[in-house]
Amino acid sequence: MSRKVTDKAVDNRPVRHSHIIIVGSGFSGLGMAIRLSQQGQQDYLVLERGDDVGGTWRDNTYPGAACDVPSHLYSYSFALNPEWTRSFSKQPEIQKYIQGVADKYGVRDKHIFGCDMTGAQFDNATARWEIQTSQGAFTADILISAVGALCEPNLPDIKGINEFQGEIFHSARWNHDSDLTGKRVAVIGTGASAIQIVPAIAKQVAHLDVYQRTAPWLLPRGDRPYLLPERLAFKYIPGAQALSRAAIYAVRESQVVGLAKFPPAMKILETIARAKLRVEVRDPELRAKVTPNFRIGCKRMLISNEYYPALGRENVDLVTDGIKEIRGNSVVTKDGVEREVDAIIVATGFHVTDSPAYETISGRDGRTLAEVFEEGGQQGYKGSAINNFPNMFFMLGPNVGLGHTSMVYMIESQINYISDAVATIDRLGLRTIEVRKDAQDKYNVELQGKLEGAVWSTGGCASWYMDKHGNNTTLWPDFTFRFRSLLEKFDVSAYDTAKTAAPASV
Ligand code: N01
Repeated sequence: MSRKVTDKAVDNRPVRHSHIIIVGSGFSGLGMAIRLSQQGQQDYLVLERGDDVGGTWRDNTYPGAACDVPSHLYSYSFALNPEWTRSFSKQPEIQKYIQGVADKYGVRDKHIFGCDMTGAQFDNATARWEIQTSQGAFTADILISAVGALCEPNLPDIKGINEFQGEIFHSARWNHDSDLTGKRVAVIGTGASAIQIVPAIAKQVAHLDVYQRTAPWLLPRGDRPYLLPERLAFKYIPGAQALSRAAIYAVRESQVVGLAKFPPAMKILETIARAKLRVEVRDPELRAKVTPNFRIGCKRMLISNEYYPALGRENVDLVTDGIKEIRGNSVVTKDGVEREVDAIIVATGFHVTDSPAYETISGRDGRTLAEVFEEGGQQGYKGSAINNFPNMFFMLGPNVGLGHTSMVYMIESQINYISDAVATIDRLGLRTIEVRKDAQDKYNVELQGKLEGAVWSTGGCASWYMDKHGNNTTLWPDFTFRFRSLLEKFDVSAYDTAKTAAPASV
């Protein structure tokens, strides 16, 4: 059971109260802050543990970091950027864009940076959230979690990993003081991050061992610089950029047919991926190793034109035997082979369905999010509210994730819903509001029904999309425009509400 924190002040600092507190300032928290300001709501704060806005785009600074979704779509609809220099932007350009948006909309002064939320409890007596942070205690009438799903690095539980004597760091915590030039390096993992890191460092290192547990499917990356006339057109011809955005959206959205509705249609993409394999991997032994054994789309589809050629380099080995242990200066595989290395890059993803943060947030009955998820599975309502957690909204909550198109589109859908919720709470003078269990259950029965036949469930792979109960609690299983229309207006009828602090239905 959760601890009940009753401190009224931490470190002798007074408890600060804000009507609304947003936690996290990546694409979702920042977008939410901008919308609140735009609708005239000034009584809010954004608590951000980092030293800047940007979230995952601030943290993931590894060599080669870039977006898998074209920039014209991977940006806010209210802040289109005609200046994108290429079709698929790299991390520095995306981070600069996010910083520019924060400045343009003047919301930085609402932020407290370097402020790490360490716990939050709903207090029934006051109908407020009590929040502990590295910068003291806060209270809020409404808490909005915008911490993202890809923020807590997942470090593999490999025997001896803590005893490694060389340099070791996670892809999302890149050590820029480390110079890999001329070194023997191991990369563990072959997911979206690793396949960008491997070609970016392969030429620089003396030797690179890439440890693959599951071969991913790779598709071509249609990346290119935008020509000056194109950029001028995006800037000066009304509608040009919106048209480009709409075209990207339509092409990406067509993948939903195969992913969620009729998985055999994924064979079209599989044929393209197999042709790419034949052309780019000439060595039959290597090709056999990198050929996936599940239907394309079951795990996230990756895009790269550089990964396979990097694996074919003289100084790069793909190791598929499975890691048995890590010793002082080597990695030992299950076949007994020991490979000496100077540095290990851990590109093993994030705690998505088991975030440590879930243990620090406790709701109406004192149970933490982790405990509620343990008992009933990771379920929410429209990805934005969870029963037992009154006056709290979630950006990128359960089943909001995507593998095929822009998360910013989903984020903006949630901004519509949650900002309307806030306006409704204020207009009706509500003190508590909590999504009803029956509404949440009904929503999830429909959701899991849609997921039953989808490629993520039937494609024959293991992925972090699934929780330990075997449910896909991560992905949205339909067209994204359906999510948009579902969240267009806040549906207060799905919630228990009260105008006094003591819980009572009105
Ligand atoms: O992490 P992952 P990621 N021993 O979880 C392997 C987003 N993203 O950081 O497949 C050995 O995808 C694991 O193997 P397996 C995007 O949403 C976006 O690469 O589980 N290996 C896998 O190969 C993405 O989905 C962009 O068998 C172990 C890898 O590590 C998400 O971030 C760019 C292991 C982890 O892959 C995460 O991507 C980059 C172990 N114990 C990332 N544990 C864009 O462009 C795990 N692995 C938008």
